[in-house]
Amino acid sequence: MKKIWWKESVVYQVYWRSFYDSNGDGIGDLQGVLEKLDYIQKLGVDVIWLNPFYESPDRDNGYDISDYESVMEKAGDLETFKELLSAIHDRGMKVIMDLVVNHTSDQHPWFLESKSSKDNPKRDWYIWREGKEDGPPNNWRSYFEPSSWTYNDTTEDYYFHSFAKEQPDLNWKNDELRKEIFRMMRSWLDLGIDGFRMDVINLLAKQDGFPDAEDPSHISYLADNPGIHEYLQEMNREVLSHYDVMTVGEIPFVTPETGLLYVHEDRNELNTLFHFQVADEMPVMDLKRYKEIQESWYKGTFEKGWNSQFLNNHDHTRQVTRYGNDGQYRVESAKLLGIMLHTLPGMPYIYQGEEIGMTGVRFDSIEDYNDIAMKNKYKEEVEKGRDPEEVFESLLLLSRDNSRTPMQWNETENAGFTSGQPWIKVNPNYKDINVEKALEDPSSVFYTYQNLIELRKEHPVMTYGDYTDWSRGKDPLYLYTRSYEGITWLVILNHSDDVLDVDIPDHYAKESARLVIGNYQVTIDERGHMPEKIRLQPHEARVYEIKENQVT
Ligand code: ISL
Ligand code: CA
Repeated sequence: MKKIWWKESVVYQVYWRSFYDSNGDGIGDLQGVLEKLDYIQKLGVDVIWLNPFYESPDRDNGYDISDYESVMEKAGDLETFKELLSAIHDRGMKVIMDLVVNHTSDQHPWFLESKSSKDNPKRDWYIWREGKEDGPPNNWRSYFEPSSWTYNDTTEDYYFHSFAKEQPDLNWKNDELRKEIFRMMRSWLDLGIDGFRMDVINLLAKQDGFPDAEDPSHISYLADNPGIHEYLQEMNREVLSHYDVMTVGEIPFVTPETGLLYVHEDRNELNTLFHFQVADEMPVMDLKRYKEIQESWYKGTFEKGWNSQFLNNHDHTRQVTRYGNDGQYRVESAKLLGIMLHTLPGMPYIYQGEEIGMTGVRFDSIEDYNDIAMKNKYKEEVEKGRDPEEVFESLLLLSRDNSRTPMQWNETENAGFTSGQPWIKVNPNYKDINVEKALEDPSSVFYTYQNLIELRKEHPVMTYGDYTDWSRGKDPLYLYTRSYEGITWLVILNHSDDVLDVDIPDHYAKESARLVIGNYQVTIDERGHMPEKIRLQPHEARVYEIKENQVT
């Protein structure tokens, strides 16, 4: 297996509009990220992923771009970005940008031209089809709308959008379009950025002929269509292969088999990926299934590709709320999830605030929410005649705004995020959960994350170790090993609110061992040997190191 810098990296995702507001307009900004770099550096991460800050009408919080080569005013300006980029590099960290090239904003000049007439030179940069029987060309829905087609009066036909109607899909069949995207990518790479996170990059190719779907509610027809790998191999040939950069594809709907095709090191497409088998299959933790998914992705991608480990991001509810315990055992649970993600195979991603155990939120009404996905779904369901209160309740757990509330810096007003009116309400629990408190408390979640990141730098077993699950069928116990060059790490997790007695696998019991990290005060027997049985407290996590040359 090839060793390379990005495989050994931990990535910190900065959703800048919720990170820190430097100028009091209520919205986070790039200058705010610059002012908080000491904090990010203290955590010890290697790479910072910045969500999109290109010019945008902001219908989907920057994922609807109207100019790929300028910075949206809310975020700041190109000079500030360049200052941030060099400050990040000066601190020995790298930065990856968000590449959103499946679609643009409907306000992008390219689209305004394309929709203006059927013979406009940019007409074919987007996807247009005649309607059928006074309706859209087919029965597909989109991520954010009941139909993935919107009628355009001027040309009396429909344009295609995988997301909101304000996000028309680009036509990657068009050679000129692809050339323009590659040129744009090079202009950002020539500034010195260290790579891209690629938004829904497996949606670029569309199904030929746009046939009706058997069941339009399963929108996987948007992804993995013939031609996608040729586009990515061309992108690699024309752009990526000329730079020492890292790429991570956001690739919904894939399995390990189809996912590997995007990240196999011999295919010259992308380096790593985010899959969504966990997020799409389990609204809350299903540990049995989680273990199966981890095993299949390890077997499917570890040798020849590379996977990511995450349980939340700007689209997915904060993990301690969704997959852990954000009440009585919030701190222990947040630490357990961190220890798990950083000891499983693949690159760990930390979503801002996860490192201090920030939780999901519950606002009183739909007016308190910003997320276009949630608001469109609410409108769609209420228009079907469903009870608004019931619809609202049904959308709360998975609303993307759960993870978009402002970063909680301290217990002053608005959690120290802004001196103005925050663009979205702050989570009311900020007085208890904030950075200032975390840094003052040696037993905070923050220091567990800082420790995990330090350990990765010293222990290649975390990056390159193999993976064996010893706990099939033993939920809520999750017990696995990572082994590399004579070192084995034994990871023992109690995913429950109850005490759990654990039998250590015979292979490791009584071997000399040392506790590497845990989330409760633990003593290990004075002889430094692995006990045969241990009792775990609720949400307790322990990692032991066993030197195999002493394993009999
Ligand atoms: O549906 C998901 C996984 O299967 C979600 O993670 C997510 O909506 C989807 O993966 C697309 O997300 C990305 O593209 C969207 C944007 O709204 C999201 O914020 C972005 O992460 C459209 O650009
Ligand atoms: Ca601001």
